[in-house]
Amino acid sequence: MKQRNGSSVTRRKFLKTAGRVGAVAGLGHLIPGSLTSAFAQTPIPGKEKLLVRSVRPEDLETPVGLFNSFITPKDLFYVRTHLYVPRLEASTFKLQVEGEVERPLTLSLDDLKKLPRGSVTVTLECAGNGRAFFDPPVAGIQWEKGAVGTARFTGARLADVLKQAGIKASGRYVAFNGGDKPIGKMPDFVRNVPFEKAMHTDTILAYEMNGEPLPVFHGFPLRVIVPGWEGAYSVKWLQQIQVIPAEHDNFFVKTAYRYPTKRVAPGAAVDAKDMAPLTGLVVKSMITSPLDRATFKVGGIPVTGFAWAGERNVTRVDISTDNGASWAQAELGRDRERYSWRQFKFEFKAPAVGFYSIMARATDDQGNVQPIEPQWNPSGYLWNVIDRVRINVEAA
Ligand SMILES: Nc1nc2c(c(=O)[nH]1)N[C@H]1C(S)=C(S)[C@@H](COP(=O)(O)O)O[C@H]1N2
Ligand SMILES: [Mo]
Repeated sequence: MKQRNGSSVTRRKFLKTAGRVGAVAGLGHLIPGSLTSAFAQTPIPGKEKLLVRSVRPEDLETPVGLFNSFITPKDLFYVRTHLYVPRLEASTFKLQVEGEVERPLTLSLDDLKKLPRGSVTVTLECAGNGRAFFDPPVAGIQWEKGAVGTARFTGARLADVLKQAGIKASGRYVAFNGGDKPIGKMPDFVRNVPFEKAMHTDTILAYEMNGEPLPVFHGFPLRVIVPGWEGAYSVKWLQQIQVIPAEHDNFFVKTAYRYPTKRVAPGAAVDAKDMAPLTGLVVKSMITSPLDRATFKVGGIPVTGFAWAGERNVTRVDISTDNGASWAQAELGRDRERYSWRQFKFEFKAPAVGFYSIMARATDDQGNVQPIEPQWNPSGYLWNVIDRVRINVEAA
């Protein structure tokens, strides 16, 4: 067998590939997304284990079974890009700060690194994570469970930079413009936050992720981190900060990332006046083990996963193994940071052979609980239905 570059495919490699295809043929409906990963090559070196939702612009999702640490390693961290990824140089990089300020600034990366360092450990989640589960289906990247991850971001505080520029009384919002390039007629990627969120000490201009310079696909050399809010606020390849008197009129502010202000029927069209910008994430859990449709022997089955709630804290996770008839509290992991998920653990003592649903339901510190029914919305945002995997238990 000759490949186009002339090298021959070894028998071992061929069998491995064939095995994977065979496994997919048998399991494709059980591990959604596995087809794409088996046949499409990663567009990002190092991210070979991720599911490819779009080759270009690059959208990659983490397979749930690979989440097993509090901090998500960079090679497993999901990627969401709307436009072409810019390759920026650290040495020539400039950040412009302008608009309703006393002193417009042009800052180099070194200028930013001279400011006091701040770090935040943040669970970043795409607003569209879980979109694939809505019925009727909605257009957009068909994320399943893995457009989420937790990283420690380090950088300068946005408030320090804004204070240096001096905000005029007319400044109400702070807009972020990334250096990525629009494709065809697509609009530029601009987002804004209300002044109060911009001035919060935990909102940072990050140049490091998990102790290393930001990887290119996560915004090298600079991104803003807006902790606890849906991922799109955390603008990558940040080049311009604009203090503005009212919401920006960019498409990604005025049209996208909006959610109905009242509950709507599945499939209904919603008037623009009945939509408001998304802000924080909602309480949610994800079972990372067992995998859906796994098989076990009668006995103890460890159940693990993560739960998060944006700006709020997860206070408990309950597990049901009897179709929701009864619930028992899972043990929460010790690792916990203000805006991060918490790991949960539970031992399911499978009493007999059979087929079981294992469900996880998180509660946050304001008493918000994951719902049983999804709240359908036109863009498929904020999916947070009680998570579920189903397993087979066989005789020991
Ligand atoms: N400049 C720019 N920033 C961006 C985006 C983008 O397309 N361009 N995508 C946003 C969205 S929708 C999400 S969910 C997060 C994803 O961050 P990650 O790719 O580092 O996981 O980045 C946000 N920041
Ligand atoms: Mo997103």
